[in-house]
Amino acid sequence: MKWNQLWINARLATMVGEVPYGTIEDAAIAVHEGRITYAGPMRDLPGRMADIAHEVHDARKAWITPGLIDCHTHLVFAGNRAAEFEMRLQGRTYEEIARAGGGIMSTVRATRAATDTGLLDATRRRLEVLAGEGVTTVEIKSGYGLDAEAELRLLRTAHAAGTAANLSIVPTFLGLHALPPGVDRAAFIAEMAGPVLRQVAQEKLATAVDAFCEGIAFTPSETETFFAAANKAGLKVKLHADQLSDTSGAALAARFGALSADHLEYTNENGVLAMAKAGTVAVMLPAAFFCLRETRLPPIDLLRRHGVPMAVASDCNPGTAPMVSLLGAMAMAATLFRMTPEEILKGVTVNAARALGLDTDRGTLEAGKRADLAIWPIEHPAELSYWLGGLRPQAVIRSR
Ligand code: DI6
Ligand code: FE
Repeated sequence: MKWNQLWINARLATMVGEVPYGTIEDAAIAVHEGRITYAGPMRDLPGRMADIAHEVHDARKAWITPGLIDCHTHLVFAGNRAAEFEMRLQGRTYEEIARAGGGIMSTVRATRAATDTGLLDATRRRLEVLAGEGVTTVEIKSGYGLDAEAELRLLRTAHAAGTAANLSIVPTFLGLHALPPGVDRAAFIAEMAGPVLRQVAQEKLATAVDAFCEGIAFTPSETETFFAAANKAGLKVKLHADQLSDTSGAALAARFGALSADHLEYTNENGVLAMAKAGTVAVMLPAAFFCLRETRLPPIDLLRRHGVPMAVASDCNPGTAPMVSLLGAMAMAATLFRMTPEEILKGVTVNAARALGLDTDRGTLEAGKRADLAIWPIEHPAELSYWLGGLRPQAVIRSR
């Protein structure tokens, strides 16, 4: 069998093994029919180049990483919140604006009012911007519909945008994001945890659910009701946990075997221990931290000490992270959270894959993994979280 494509004279950041970044110098990597078939030293290639691959490319010492994975976004929305941004600059807080009927609800109104094509185009454009940064897998949450039809429409739009942009997307049903005004709390939760969830599972519109467990959103016990229903329907869970206050969200997520608990600024040590035990990934979202001028740092040292895998994501959303850039989030994770460039690159590859339950399929450069690769014009992988804008991959290979 001859491989489709082979790159030689490459430097691989495989993201597996003990050496930093899983580095292999003087390396080659081959792909065949959408899968990596070889990732290792050139000297161990099983034959002469012309005999083993149809197409041979000289990488000229460029670095090759796994395609980047943005494991937490809210990309399907219409409109923007620049007016709220100005209010926040004048001293109003995110919570005040939300309680006054702005915030998430203002995006819900704009999103419900958008046409199908308008919403699809906006989502596809954002996906294409991420793709230009070497991102090959994007998680997309619903959450700006907040009634049965509107939530299902957002998930369908996410699928359609993935197809249109030729990107792998992983949709998440964020049913408990905010309570629409005038809607009965108990009835809303019963509907999201009942018929809407069943439909989502039946049509395979999402693989996981998410909730915003917070003073301005949903209580731990409401979140538990939703999670119990999700687990019963065979869906995984993820949680916006302890972002603005400590609600013991991380521990709650861990109790349900969550794939990830995200934000975590106010998470305490018990929460970290529970995550370690459950194998729940900690998703760091420095853009929201930055935009809200948060001062409380997520417990990075505790997460390290207890061996909780950390991921990094853009959180792209119109309220707290209007940033369509994973590389931007990586730079912020370094400077704001003092994560190391290696931790950050793991956070957007191997650990991001794990946060999506896809770690056996992608996130590292190993034979058998999905052939999603990014080739970078850099001297060292630390540059991926060092440049503040301007860096782009020289080529991206996407499995289809
Ligand atoms: N936490 C966040 O940071 C976003 N959603 C959430 O649950 C913000 C969403 C928004 O303000 O539109
Ligand atoms: Fe979020």
